[in-house]
Amino acid sequence: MRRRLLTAAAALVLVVAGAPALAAAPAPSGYLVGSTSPLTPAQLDQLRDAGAQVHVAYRNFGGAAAAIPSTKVAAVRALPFVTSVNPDPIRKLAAVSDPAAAPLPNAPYWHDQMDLENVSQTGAGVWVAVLDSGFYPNWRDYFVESDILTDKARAFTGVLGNPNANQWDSGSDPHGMAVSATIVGHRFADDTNEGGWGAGYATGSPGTRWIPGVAPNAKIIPVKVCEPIGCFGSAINAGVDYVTSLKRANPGQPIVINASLGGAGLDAVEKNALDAAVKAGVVVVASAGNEGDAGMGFPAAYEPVVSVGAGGWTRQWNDYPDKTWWLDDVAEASVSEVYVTGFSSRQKAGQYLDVVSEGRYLLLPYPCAQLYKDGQVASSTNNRTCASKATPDNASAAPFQYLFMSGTSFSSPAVAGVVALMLERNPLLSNADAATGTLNDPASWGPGELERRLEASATPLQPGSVTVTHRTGVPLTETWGADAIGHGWVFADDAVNAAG
Ligand SMILES: [Ca+2]
Ligand SMILES: [Ca+2]
Repeated sequence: MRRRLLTAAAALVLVVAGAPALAAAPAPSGYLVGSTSPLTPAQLDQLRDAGAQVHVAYRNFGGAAAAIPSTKVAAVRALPFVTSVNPDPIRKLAAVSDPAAAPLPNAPYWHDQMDLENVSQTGAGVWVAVLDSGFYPNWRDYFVESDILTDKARAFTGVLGNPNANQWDSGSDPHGMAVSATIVGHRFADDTNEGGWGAGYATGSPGTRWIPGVAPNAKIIPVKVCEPIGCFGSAINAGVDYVTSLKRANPGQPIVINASLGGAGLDAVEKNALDAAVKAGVVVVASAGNEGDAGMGFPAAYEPVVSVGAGGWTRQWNDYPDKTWWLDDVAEASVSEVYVTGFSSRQKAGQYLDVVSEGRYLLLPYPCAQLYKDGQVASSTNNRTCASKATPDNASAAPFQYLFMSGTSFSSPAVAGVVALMLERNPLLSNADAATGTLNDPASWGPGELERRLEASATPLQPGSVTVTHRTGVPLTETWGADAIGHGWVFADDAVNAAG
């Protein structure tokens, strides 16, 4: 059984505005860590615990190359076996592609529309395992390295889901980076043609800025379970199993799984994997699907999983072709400017649609994607050799790094981020009490405590119809009924307050 990644479409044009944003964590710098003899596994663990991300531990002499945040250097230097900690000038050079990022002039609309500015939580202390396509080798161009738990990243590739700790950032599809950026944010280099929208700047002027995530201080665990051909159930199950082991080894550690993928039917082994994760206390969040009236995919439709449909902003592209619209202000504390997208999967018999969140035109990293001429992402984006952005003479790839992305692939991590905020507030909250019932009896399934609180805090939406502006500038009518809404729209502050 295969699952598909749930990107609906990529949009091409942008706009600008400005407001203060969240500051990025201090980026780690490269260091050479000295020791009198080759580092032992236990010493490597101590280095990691002290805050050093060891890239190379030399085998025949004492020492290692490590990335260390400035705030952790003293702790590393204090370790008894460490004889020196000095900046690595080569490593520093390699980090030239890591420019300082200024705050955005205004909040992205997708944060404004979920009232994220009313929340003091940042996801600190929470791990989010992103079961997806992994990262490209140049992921440091977009992410703060310390936001990614590289020591826990894994790849479960191929039909049999063989584990591999080293191929999670070998490339194949930018989807996993876009999903992760939704949660922890990303660096955005606003430059000519970097967004595929032609002339003009999405922020109004050139420069590198930080686009914040929903849970900026959460930590991402990339778990590669997808290849361009799709995401084999065996690999997904292996990824879920791996995260469940992490949770069992760290029972006090809040862990969320985001699965922006899905397909028809619930397999018996898949259910076993999900049940073990949920009962261990892992909160599983999944995309409802982009199939519209064809209905939801699994795992989302399985009730112990938190499923998320996709909504958008009625004022999207409101000054087309101006590209800064995404930094305009959204009406406060209201769902009056929310609509549900036509592609968002509707709930059918035996399926459970829980909530709706942002899934339309999020500006995210999507380098090297294979695109159709109108900017739609092709079904396959296999491009393993993409080191940075594609070159203009590579006709099969887009010569830019960012896109306005749509899909329940992005509403799911938006809510996974909100769940991280809830878990920061109440780390004991989970769906471990969910009714897992029996495979072919959806009536026997029931939501867990976290899901019940999230749903109760959601703001109901009414069925409706609205004409919005498509990314190409043409009008587009979106119509939705009760089967597209679940329990309603997620406001981050209401969800956090409901966490207890
Ligand atoms: Ca559910
Ligand atoms: Ca539910």
